[in-house]
Amino acid sequence: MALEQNRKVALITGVNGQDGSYLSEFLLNKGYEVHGIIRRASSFNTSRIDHLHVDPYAHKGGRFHLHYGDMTDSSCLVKIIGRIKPTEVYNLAAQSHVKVSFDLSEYTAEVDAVGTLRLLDAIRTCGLENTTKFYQASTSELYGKVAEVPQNEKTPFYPRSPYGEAYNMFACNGILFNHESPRRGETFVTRKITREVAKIHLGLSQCLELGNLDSKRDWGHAKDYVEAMWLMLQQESPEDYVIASGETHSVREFVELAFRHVGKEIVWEGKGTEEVGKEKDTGVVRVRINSKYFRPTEVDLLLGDASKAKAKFNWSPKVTFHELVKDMMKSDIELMQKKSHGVKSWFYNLHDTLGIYI
Ligand code: NDP
Ligand code: GDR
Repeated sequence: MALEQNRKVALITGVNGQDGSYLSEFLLNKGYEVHGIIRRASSFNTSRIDHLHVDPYAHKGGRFHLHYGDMTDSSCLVKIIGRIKPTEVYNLAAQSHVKVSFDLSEYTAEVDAVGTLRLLDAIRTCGLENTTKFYQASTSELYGKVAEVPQNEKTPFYPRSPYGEAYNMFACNGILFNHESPRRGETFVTRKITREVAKIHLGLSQCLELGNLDSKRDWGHAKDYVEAMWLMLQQESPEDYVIASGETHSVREFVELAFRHVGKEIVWEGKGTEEVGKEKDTGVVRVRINSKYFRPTEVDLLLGDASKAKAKFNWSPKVTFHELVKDMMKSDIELMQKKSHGVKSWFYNLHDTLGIYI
């Protein structure tokens, strides 16, 4: 019985995403057995988590296990949960790209909203609703165009889960503001910038194309944020928490800082879609605006107030905005150096030239 009570078994959906990979590392270090759900793909999709297996090539060994599944398939969720009986479930799976959600709205709702419902139902179907703690990756996007700045847990439109109230489940929403890292998906703005600036620095590219430079985000480091996810589930009672850095910066500032990292000063000229960012010393255009990267509706400003998380479990971010940009730049310069020496560079340059980025 005592053994049963001390079980530490986590199930992570979205395990091969940015946050899933950092959270897996964090929980393995805490002694958990970690199970992750991945989707079958036509090419390798586990590069962020391969190192967590004792035998990375065979994907086995140790306390880390992967299961094929999908948030659109209830029966697989029931089977996996019934088999592993997790003590904590972290739901990180999502179609997480905001621009893509406008194009694939029905699919996004199916995975992000109904998928969450399926997972909660699977926990109940397996009779684990009173023992398994549930973490939901919620988002600062929910605040939308609010007038209140900074946004905290009391800011209107934050979600309320009927599962927490009706079934007495330990279910928390982590209302996380943007968090980035060298493992961030390549189509999010920060990673798009650091990859491209690294390539410009190495002479592999000339210019970076972006959309709205003036939107402001509260950016933190993913490594810090996954610790907050775990801390939420270790509290006496389930509550929702804002996790944020408490600073806001524009996309423009991010660009300037990334270029500064490689010794280039950017000056801006022109207006609207005609605006360009030029290298101060040479006048060479390094940033252009392309209207295809603008969204049908934009969240102009996000700034979070994480004082509740600080007060309740002493969480605050360790990595500053400058350190975040530096970490991402350093990593992408190394990555691009490796790629430019390998056969893959041809493919990557073609991929970028074709404008597959969003
Ligand atoms: P990523 O986009 O890096 O990861 C998303 C994960 O979800 C991937 O593992 C992806 O798998 C998986 N996934 C997508 N669709 C499905 C599906 N139908 N079934 C199973 N798995 C699926 O996101 P992050 O790691 O950055 O974010 C984690 C969560 O936190 C997401 O829910 C995101 O919306 C949310 N969030 C993120 C913020 C951020 O700034 N990073 C801020 C606030 C919230 P695959 O590789 O196969 O596509
Ligand atoms: P966001 O992140 O929409 O905040 O969603 P993203 O990095 O995509 O955009 C941030 C801001 O940058 C502007 N932008 C561009 N964005 C992209 N992707 N590409 C561009 O070329 C570009 N140019 C300017 C955007 O308009 C936007 O204002 C992220 C995701 O992780 C969500 O899942 C999560 O819910 C929120 O953060 C909180």
